[in-house]
Amino acid sequence: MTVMEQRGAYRPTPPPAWQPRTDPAPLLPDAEPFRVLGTEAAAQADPELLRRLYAQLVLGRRYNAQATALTKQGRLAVYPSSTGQEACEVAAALALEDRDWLFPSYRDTLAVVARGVDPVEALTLLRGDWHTGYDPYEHRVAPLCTPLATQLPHAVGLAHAARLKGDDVVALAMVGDGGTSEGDFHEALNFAAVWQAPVVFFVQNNGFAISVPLAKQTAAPSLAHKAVGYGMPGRLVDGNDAAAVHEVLSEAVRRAREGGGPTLVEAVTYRIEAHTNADDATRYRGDAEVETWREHDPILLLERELTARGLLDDDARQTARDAAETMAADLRARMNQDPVLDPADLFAHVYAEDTPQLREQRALLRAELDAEQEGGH
Ligand SMILES: Cc1ncc(C[n+]2csc(CCOP(=O)(O)OP(=O)(O)O)c2C)c(N)n1
Repeated sequence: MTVMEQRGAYRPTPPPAWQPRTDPAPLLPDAEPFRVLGTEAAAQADPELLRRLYAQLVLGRRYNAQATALTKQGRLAVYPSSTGQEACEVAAALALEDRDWLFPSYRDTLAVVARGVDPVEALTLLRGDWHTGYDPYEHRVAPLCTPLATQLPHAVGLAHAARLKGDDVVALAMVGDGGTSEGDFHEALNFAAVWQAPVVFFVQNNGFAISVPLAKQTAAPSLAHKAVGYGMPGRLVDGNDAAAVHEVLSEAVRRAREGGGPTLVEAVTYRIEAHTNADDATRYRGDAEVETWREHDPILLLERELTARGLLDDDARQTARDAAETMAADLRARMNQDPVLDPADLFAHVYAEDTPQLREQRALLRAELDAEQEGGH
C-alpha cells in the first residue's frame, strides 16, 4: 500500500471551532486593472465628468511643472512631483463630497488643490515652513503627511469616530506602494476592517519607493490582493485612466457611506519625474521604461477619448491650457513674494503652556533678535 493509499483511509476533520468566516472570492481583485477609456464602457461615461477631469488634469500637469520650476529658483525647498499620476490625484478629490475627509501624503499636493485648497497654501510645508499652511477643517483635508503611512490610522480614527457620532463622513487616505510595507498600513487596514470603518485606502503604485522597485517591495500578487487578508475588497485600476479611477473610488466611497466598510484600491501608475527634485532617477531606472509610460499618459488617454466622442475641439483644448497658464502665473507671482515669518513661531503650539525651558529659550531668541535689530542688521 502506498503512502497516499494509507492516507486515503484517514479523513482529517477540521478542529471543532473552525468554520469558514467569509468567502474570499468576492474580495479578490480582478486579474487586470479596471479600465474605461478606450473600452466600450467609455460610451456610458458622463461627458460633463470627462470634461471636468480633463480640465483638472491639464491644470494639474501645469501645477507640477510650475512647482518643480520653483524648486530650481529656490522658492520651494522640495517638491515631490505627481507628473504622470494626475489622474489619481484629481479623481481622489472629485470622488469625495464636501463633508468627507481627504488624508494625503507628501506627493498629493494636487489632490489637495483639486479639493479647493489655495495652491500657494498647499505648498507651505514644502516651502520649509513648520506648519501645514492651510486650515485642515476648511476643506476637510488633513496635513500633507511625510512620515510614511501614518495618515492611514489617522483616517481610520476619524472615520470610526464620525460613525460613532452618527456623522455621514467617509475618509479617503492616499499612500504609495512603499507605504504599504509600513506597520501603520497593517494596523489601519486591520482596525478599519474589524470595525467596518467608512474608509477608502487608495494606493498609488507608481513603481518605485525612491529607488526601490515594486518587485523588491513586496512578493504579493498585487497590492490590491493585500485587502483579502484583512477581509475587505481589493480593487485594481489603471491609475492613468481618470474615468476608471474616478469610477472605482466613487464606488468605494459609496460603499463606505452605506455602511459596507473599507475598500483597498490599488491604482497602477508611474512616477514620470524623479522622487523629488533632490533625487536622480537615472541611477536606478532606464529611459526606455519612462518612455513606455509616456505613451500611456493620463492626459493623452483622456484627450483621445474626448476627441473620438467629439467632446474636445481646439478651442476647448486652448481654454484648458489658458486656465492652466493663468493658475501658473498666479502661483509664480505669489511664491516669489518673501513670506513674513516670525522666528518665535518656533515655540508656538509645542505645548499648550510653555515649559520653563521653552520660556527661557523664547526670551533668549527674542533678546538676540532685538539686539540684531538695534545693531541695524
Ligand atoms: C516612516 C518613514 N520612513 C522612511 C521615510 C523616508 N521616505 C520618504 S519617501 C520614501 C519612499 C516612499 O515611497 P512610496 O510609498 O512608494 O511613495 P512615493 O514617494 O513613490 O509616492 C521614503 C522611504 C519616511 N518619510 N517615513
